Amino acid sequence: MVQPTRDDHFSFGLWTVGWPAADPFGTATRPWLDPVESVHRLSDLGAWGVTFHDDDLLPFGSTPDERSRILTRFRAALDETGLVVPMMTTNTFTHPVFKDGAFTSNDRGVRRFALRKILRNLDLAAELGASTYVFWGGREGAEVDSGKDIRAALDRYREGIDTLAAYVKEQGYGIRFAIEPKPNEPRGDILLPTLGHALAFIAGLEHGDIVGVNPEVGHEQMAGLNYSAGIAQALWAGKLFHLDLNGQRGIKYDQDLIFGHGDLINAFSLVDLIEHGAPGGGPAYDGPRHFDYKPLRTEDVTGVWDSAAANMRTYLLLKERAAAFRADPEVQAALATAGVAELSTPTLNPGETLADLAADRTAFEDYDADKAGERGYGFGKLNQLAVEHLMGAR
Ligand code: GLT
Ligand code: MN
Ligand code: MN
Ligand code: MN
Repeated sequence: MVQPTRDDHFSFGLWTVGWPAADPFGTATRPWLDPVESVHRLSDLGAWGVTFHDDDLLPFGSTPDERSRILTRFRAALDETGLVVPMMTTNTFTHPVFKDGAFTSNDRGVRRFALRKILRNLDLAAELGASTYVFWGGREGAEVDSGKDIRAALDRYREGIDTLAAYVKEQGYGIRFAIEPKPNEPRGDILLPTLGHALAFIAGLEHGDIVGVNPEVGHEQMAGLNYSAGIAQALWAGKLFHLDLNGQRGIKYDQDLIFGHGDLINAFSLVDLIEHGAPGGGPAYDGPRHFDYKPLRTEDVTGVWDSAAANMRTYLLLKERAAAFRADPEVQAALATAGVAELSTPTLNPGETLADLAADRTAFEDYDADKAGERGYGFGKLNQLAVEHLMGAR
């Protein structure tokens, strides 16, 4: 039951297991990992897909010959294992050219270079059959308020995304874009810092129909937000195109811990939501279960693969617990006491006008607000049932 299979649709970034663990205070603690080896190891562990930035596979500045040699080897590994490439993205943050951003650099030449780098990789994404293309704008931001015209930056961000989305449509690539929010790090403040900012930005795009979000657990939690509640809003908006699963412990630097190794109760409600939909009904999520974590810097190579397996195992265990939670008659009773399903009933009757409501004395004049105020919703009991299922106590 807790053995992952291809049907679970687990995917990993090459940059996750492949992170050599250099940080701002210390050099790498692990050797470079061959992407071909990652494909084989992930496949052996039961993963379904692998994702990557252009530069994770094809080092920045590779010649056309080098690119084709690397790609031939990589495709052979995909063919041998059956692993798919469901998502690709661009590195627009490592090279010094991007230090002030890509789409939103104050330097117009940098912005034009960034568009070309992304365009080239979009062609590769289409060739490899990726259906989602992620935009994580880690360098799109600032530290100095007067150094960045935020309104102009948002204009350029919109110009960039719309230009590329129009290209994808023209080419008939069938790729959808997913914007990944993050509040800060590496920039002091990043544009589109949360899922909500991203949804508002997408609503103003010309080609927003093919643009959604790729929220990451830790990034929302770095902003003090509730990840599973945010995911519910993205689902509600029809914009949950992809997600990045990991763990984070509170408002601090981006930890990229193993999934569940942070706020485990929120991870439980997340898995329950994306597997089963809302308790009152509503869509579940059928896209990749993508892990964007980093093996701890203290791990050796064995620890890298143990941690990759741990992400999938934790997800499957939570899925098992969530199914038991939903099936428990005591949980069903607690949900009824809490009135969870009642929220799906519209507040007005079918065809009822505001004048009808104003004439309805039972809604106001004769309504016993004090009595209604005495109601207990039993949310604490409901949460305790969730915690007990999570602990395997029920
Ligand atoms: C980078 C970032 C991640 C993003 C990746 C996609 S790159 O590692 O920290 O959260 O998902 O660009
Ligand atoms: Mn991420
Ligand atoms: Mn992160
Ligand atoms: Mn990261």
